[in-house]
Amino acid sequence: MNPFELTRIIKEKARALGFDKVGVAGAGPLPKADFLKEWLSRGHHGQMTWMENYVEKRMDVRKLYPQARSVVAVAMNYYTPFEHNPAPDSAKISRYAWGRDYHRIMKKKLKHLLREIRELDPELDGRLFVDTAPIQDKLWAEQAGIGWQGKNTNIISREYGSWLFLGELVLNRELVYDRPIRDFCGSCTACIDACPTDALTPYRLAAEKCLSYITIEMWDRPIPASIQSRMEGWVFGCDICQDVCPWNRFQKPSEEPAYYPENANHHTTVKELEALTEETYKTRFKKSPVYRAGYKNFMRNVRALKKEGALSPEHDRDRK
Ligand code: B12
Ligand code: SF4
Ligand code: SF4
Repeated sequence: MNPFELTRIIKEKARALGFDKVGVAGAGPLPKADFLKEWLSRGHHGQMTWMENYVEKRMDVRKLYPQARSVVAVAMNYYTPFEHNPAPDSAKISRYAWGRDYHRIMKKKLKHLLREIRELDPELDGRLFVDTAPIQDKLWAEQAGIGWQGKNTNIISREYGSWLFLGELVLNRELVYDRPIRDFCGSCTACIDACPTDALTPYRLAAEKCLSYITIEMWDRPIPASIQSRMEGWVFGCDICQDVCPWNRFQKPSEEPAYYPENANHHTTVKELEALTEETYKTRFKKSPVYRAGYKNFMRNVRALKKEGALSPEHDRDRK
């Protein structure tokens, strides 16, 4: 099958499987890949020491999968039309974790896609990734024209804003490639101005200061006092730099039922979460990304919200 026809079929099948955006890039060098080394050398990854592993593979997909010729980048919209609990003791779980874990959902769809296209051409082969290997999902999404990397460092699309999960199907076949789109941030600095911990400078994130890192990836350490007073009620992850982004006015409800809130995860309070035991935590969050934090760290976050000034300030409760 010629590359034009194969590309057309792959995109059509990806959309039919529920991917909201799909783009294709050649598996060559990535223009911004080198920034990773600089980011690591500045220690911005904090305790995420696993990011120091396989750096060369993270920068070049052909080192991860030598037969790679093309990268099919996919994205799923996870925005659901719900808001956080406006109660004064609201404990906010970030949007991406209200429903089921996207890794499983997207991997299943990508496996399906690979199987279907292999039926058309048995010599075609590939590997699939959803934040599951040393690969830079955002760079591939950008390269394949899904969106641009905004000043808040997330991939933003003109159709869905930044509420997108990303993944890739890396194939051993040449395809027809899309082009990156331009950066539409312009002179806006809303995300940088709104970040409560000053973790952002344009296009760069000091993860060690980011509430998302602190509440999800920083394990077995107390939350620094300087951060506690700036938590603005976030118990797991943080959406502030996306909530304020003007491109998220174009958000659309997701068509994937699995991303809709379960167990009223969008509507939690400190009081309610405080009552969780290890067992009820596990039952409640088993299928949610929240499970990653683990009971001990999650409860550390809940307790931190009880400290003076850690809850959402009144003027911010309806930031959206
Ligand atoms: C580590 C990680 C984190 C870390 C660090 C985040 C980060 N910005 O890198 C922490 C724990 C903080 C985090 C938080 C979140 N994450 Co996260 N995370 C990742 C992970 C595993 C790796 C990202 C990575 O490689 N970072 C390393 C640095 C070097 O990358 P970077 O910030 O993109 O760096 C670029 C810029 O800094 C730029 N750059 C650097 N210097 C300069 C200078 C100039 C002049 C310019 C122009 C550019 C530039 O170039 C770099 C390379 O592109 C990816 C999955 C994956 N395997 O890719 C998910 C991923 C990025 N996360 C995701 C999500 C959803 C989130 C959260 C929204 C979750 C939440 N609500 O709490 C937040 C967002 C916070 C934020 N503002 O970024 C999604 C993002 C989807 C999207 N639309 O972009 C991903 C892609 C997972 C997925 N498969 O869907 N995450
Ligand atoms: S996720 Fe929150 S803490 Fe992290 S950069 Fe965005 S606004 Fe700042
Ligand atoms: S808030 Fe403004 S600067 Fe930040 S990512 Fe969105 S458009 Fe870009």
